Amino acid sequence: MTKKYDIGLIGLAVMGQNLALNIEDKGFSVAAYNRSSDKTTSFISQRAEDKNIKGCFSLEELVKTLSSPRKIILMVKAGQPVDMVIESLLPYLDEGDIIIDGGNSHFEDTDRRFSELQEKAIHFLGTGISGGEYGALHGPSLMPGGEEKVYTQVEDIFTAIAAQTENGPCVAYLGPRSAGHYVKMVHNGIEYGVMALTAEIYDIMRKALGLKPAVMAELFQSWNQTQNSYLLEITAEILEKEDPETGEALIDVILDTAKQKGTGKWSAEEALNLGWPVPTITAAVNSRSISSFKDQREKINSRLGGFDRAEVDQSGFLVKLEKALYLGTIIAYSEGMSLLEAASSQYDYNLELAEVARIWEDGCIIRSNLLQPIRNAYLNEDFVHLISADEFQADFTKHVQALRDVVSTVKTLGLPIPALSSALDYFDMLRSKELPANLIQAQRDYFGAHTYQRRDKDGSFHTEWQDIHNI
Ligand code: NBP
Repeated sequence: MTKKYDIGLIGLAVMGQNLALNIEDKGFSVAAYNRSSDKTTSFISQRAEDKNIKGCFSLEELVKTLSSPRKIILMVKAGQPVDMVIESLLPYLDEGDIIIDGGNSHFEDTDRRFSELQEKAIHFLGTGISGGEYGALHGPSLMPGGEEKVYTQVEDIFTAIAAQTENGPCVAYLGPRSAGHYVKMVHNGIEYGVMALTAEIYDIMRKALGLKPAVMAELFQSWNQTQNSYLLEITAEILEKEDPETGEALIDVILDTAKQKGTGKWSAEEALNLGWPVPTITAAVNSRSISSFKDQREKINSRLGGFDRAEVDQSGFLVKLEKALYLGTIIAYSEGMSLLEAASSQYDYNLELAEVARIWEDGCIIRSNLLQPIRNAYLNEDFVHLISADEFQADFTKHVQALRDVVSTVKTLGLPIPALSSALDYFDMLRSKELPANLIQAQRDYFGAHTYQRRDKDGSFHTEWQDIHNI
């Protein structure tokens, strides 16, 4: 009898190759396919040589190679390619087979695919996978969504390949339909926020404090002793890297324009759609967009001038920068977690946010020691919001003045810090008993008769603000 393989994997780019090797390393046999066959050939003859991985050169061959019910992970480019692969696979699949989309698919696409496949009795697990190339190989954070009974059929593989922490493997069944891809989208949104906050702190260090990259690297490294954040860790490593061509710090020769693939923008869009704002994350998305207007920025700079140099006294300011980054980071996480709360209720995902925090503790880009107190906060039944949770209240009370000092000092210099400012505004708005929305209500009633609510009695009220007969 021909040997049957445990799991199939389609898409042998960066993520697919590493994930296949990780799965095989944990004792499961893998059948692998890539649209361009040369990639399959080179993978099988090089990295997968002597491994329990079979290269397949057609989808039919891949499907025939697998044991039933078949489990097939797609690691192809998000968007249309996922639909194309599913469409091409369907003629060979049987009822009860399982397709797992491990790419960064938009959650609405996942909902659609889930329903379409359900009609054909094919199971679908939309599964966010984080941790990049390294995570895929050594243990990612996995965010699966779909039917729980289907998840149990792949649980042994997912549990084995995920990053492992003392709180368990970085994987958990998250919820129905697109719950997994939604959580992955928000993970990426938080990633955007923390990256922007770190970049702004770096900008302040170089432009306002005149620090060299090697010095900044040491600072980020020492700040990371307590945070153990992947993004801080790589920032320190980036800042100490030398450019082999020029001998300068590599960071100084990298162009200041950043691209984006979409998950940050989707988080911001979703937040607006649900009326559950994520201002720090949105500021991060806008920052990347404005960074790409390089030509325009240069032309405007030549007419209006821009930030040049400033001398800020370093003594005491570096400590404030550390605190500002720390609080800004908590705020970025809290925005994302808040959005997940809203989505859980809007889409009936029934997310357990303590579990979400737990599976982000390792194997993903936003892993950090902060996830442990975030998890604890969500285990507390009296939980209202992360910024006022027992785990963080003292930090905010003690250090928010540092964030304020950084934002106000840097603002007077004319240096842009949209993520830090947005984080502070979000904090200040959320802790405000009183906001100026009474005036907004009155304005809406004035020009559109939209009515307003009063403080002293229930109901909707309208005022004739002008004597229209005299206009
Ligand atoms: P890419 O996102 O770059 O996609 C390349 C793969 O998609 C190749 O295997 C390519 O085959 C295949 N593909 C394309 Br493009 N169109 C196809 C089609 N019509 N039919 C079949 N295959 C097609 O790969 P990646 O960077 O490994 O990422 C895979 C997924 O994981 C993406 O959704 C990505 O967003 C997500 N992700 C990536 C990372 C990361 O760090 N890179 C991290 C987390 C998640 P070909 O070789 O024939 O062109």
